[in-house]
Parts: sequence; C-alpha cells; structure tokens
Amino acid sequence: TVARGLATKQRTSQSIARSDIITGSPQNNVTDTIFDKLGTNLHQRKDHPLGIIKEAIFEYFEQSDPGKFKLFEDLYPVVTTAQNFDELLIPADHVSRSDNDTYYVDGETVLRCHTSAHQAELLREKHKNFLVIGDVYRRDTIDATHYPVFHQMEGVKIFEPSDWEGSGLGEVEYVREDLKRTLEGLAKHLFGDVECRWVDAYFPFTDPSIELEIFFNDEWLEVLGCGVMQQQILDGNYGEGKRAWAFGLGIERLAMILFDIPDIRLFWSEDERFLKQFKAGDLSSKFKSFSKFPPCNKDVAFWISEDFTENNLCETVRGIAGDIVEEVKLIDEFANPKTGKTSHCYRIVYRSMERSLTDEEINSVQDKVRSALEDELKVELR
Ligand code: FA5
Ligand code: MG
Repeated sequence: TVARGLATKQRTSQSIARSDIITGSPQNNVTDTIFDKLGTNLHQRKDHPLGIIKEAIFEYFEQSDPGKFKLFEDLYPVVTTAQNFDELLIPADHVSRSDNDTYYVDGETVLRCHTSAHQAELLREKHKNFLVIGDVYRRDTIDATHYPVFHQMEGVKIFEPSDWEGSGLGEVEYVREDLKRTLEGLAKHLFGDVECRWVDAYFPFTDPSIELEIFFNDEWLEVLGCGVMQQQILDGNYGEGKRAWAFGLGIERLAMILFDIPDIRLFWSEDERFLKQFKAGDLSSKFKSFSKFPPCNKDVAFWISEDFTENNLCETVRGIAGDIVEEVKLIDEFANPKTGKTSHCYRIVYRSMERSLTDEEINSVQDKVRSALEDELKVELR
C-alpha cells in the first residue's frame, strides 16, 4: 500500500467556513458559486472519474518506485500569497497575481491556483519524493476544457549526485530525461498508445520547462507542465547539492481523455446517469452521453468599459447561469475611430448536460446577464 501523508496543517479541506473565505476585505473576489465548490473534494470519491484517475496515477508511481512517493490529498486549499507565488519565484508583476486571474480571500490569502503552492513547505519538511492532489481555483475563460475549479497533481523527485554521476549525462540533462521518461510512462500506463508531444514552456520555478500535449478530439490538449526545479528553491528549502524535477498535471484533462468525457462541467454532475458509468479501479469505461440536448446561442454586443476583461465577463455569466453556460466566445470586435470606443460581440452558448432548457428559462437568464453587464461591468449595451 501507498504511504499517504497527513495534512501538514491542522486545517484540512474538510473544514471550511464561509466566513473564512468570503471576508470583508476589499480584495475579496470569491463568489458564492466558487465558495460552494470548496470542500467538495471530488478527488476523494472512489467511484468518481477523478478519484479513479488519482488511484491509477498513485499506482503507477508505486509500481515504478515502490514506497518512495508520499501522497498528500487533503492539504488546505487556502494558502498565502507567499506559498502561491513568492516561494516559487513568481515575480511581483506576473499576470497570475492579478485579481483578474486569481481568487483573493484577502490581500495576503488566495485560493491556491496550482498545487505548486505546497512545494516549498513540503521540501522544508524534508519530503524527498511526493505527490500532492487537490482542487485549484482560477478566474478563467469558459469552454469545454476550462473550468474555474479543477484538480491538479503535483509531483516532485529529488536526485543525489550519485544518481547522475557516471550516467554520462550532465546533471540537468539527467534529471530532465528522467522526468520525460517518467511522464511518458505515466501516459502509457493510463492510455496505452496515444499521440503525445513535448513543447517548450516557461515557468518561473523550473528551468528548463516543458509541457506535454495529447491528441484528443481532433486537437492537441495540454495536460501538464513540468521541468527541472529552480536550484534556489531546492537549495533554500531542502538543502544544497541536490537536483530535482517537478510536474503539475491537470486531472480533469487526463480523465476527459481516458473516459472520453466531452465537457469539463460533467465532473460536477450529481446525475446518476453520469456517476453510475464509473467504478473504482476500472480504467476501461467510455462515457456514453445519456442524451444530447440542443445548444442555444445568444449574442450580446456592447461598448467595453476601460477596465473590461474577458475573465470578469465569464465570472459574471457563470454567477448567473451556473453550469448551463457551455462557452463564451468573442465573435466580433471593432473600434469606432470617431469616438475611440471599442465594441465587442460575444456569443454565449447555453446548454445543459442533463436536460432540455426552455426558451423562457434561457431568455430570463440572458436578460439577467444583460443587466449585470451594465450594472457590474459598466459596459454600454448596443
Ligand atoms: C501550472 O499550474 C504549474 N504549476 C505546473 C508546473 C508544476 C510546472 C511544477 C512546473 C513544475 P499550468 O497553468 O500550465 O501550470 O497548469 C497545469 C495544467 O493544469 C495544464 O496543463 C492543464 O492540464 C490544467 N489546467 C490549467 N488550467 C485549467 C482550467 N481552467 N481547467 C482545467 N484544467 C486546467
Ligand atoms: Mg500551461
């Protein structure tokens, strides 16, 4: 059996109070929709596709390195900006720090936007090889492969000089090759034969950095980012003279590929017709859609305000429409040279995974979205 780590903090993801999250701080931008997802811990459900994938990944690491990797699966998702950014060398002006991208509880506290937020503390506790799985939160655009709450698994492995000496490879090269081999092996373990490709990437906390993409539903889907850990992070938190790799993978993306799940919203479904299709330990089930309901498109055009952003638009739409919104996409854009104003036209695609939506329902949602655009986002409808 696998060694499962205990939460390093007293607080675990099982005990979250509303007042801990939705605070009076002027920086607070956590919505009720997001708060409701905290503590759900889909990855802890044995028969849920996310729980099944989690176990399969654990099993792979246990088979390749028995007893080596320690697993953390209930670390508290509310972290400090130091954990989420500073300790990972993310610069002060990096976009991911903005409240357009990240959910702030207050000025120094965020909903973790990646499981990398736990790297430094676990290194300081002298864990040498570990995996962390948990829910992560991002203000993001809306489509079939993006959701504001998703799950990541972080992996870290530390090497000693005796590992790379005599390999004929430089230390960075040795570590990078081990990393690639490990993750290609994981892809094989989960999917058998799939088309994979490596692409160069950038993360402040690894160098070199790469991403793995898998060909799925006619396009390349990014499933993970990884690289050789920045030496400063390892030296400062664990100790000198070592090397390490780290990766962070998107659990929903892997599950979508494995089980043929076409839309990321389905993971949040409590519908038996979805849930009963999956069983602990069974990697072979393919999702059969219980019915396909028609989408309904609604376009909305407006003159944008100065601080308009697409993430804010998506958050507003999601706050009103919840999971019946499938996609929000920009379909037209132009600037009026006389007034200097810019117009955007967005298409909002509404569709439920579970039932047929009525015209009345969609019209009423769309009316509310239009008012919220004016009241909250201060745009001028056309
Ligand atoms: C990161 O989050 C880095 N922390 C990964 C990392 C860890 C790199 C350790 C190096 C070392 P990125 O933002 O690319 O990287 O996200 C990692 C994965 O999460 C993506 O490849 C994708 O599979 C998944 N992902 C990202 N955004 C979303 C989203 N909105 N919905 C679902 N999955 C997502
Ligand atoms: Mg990425």
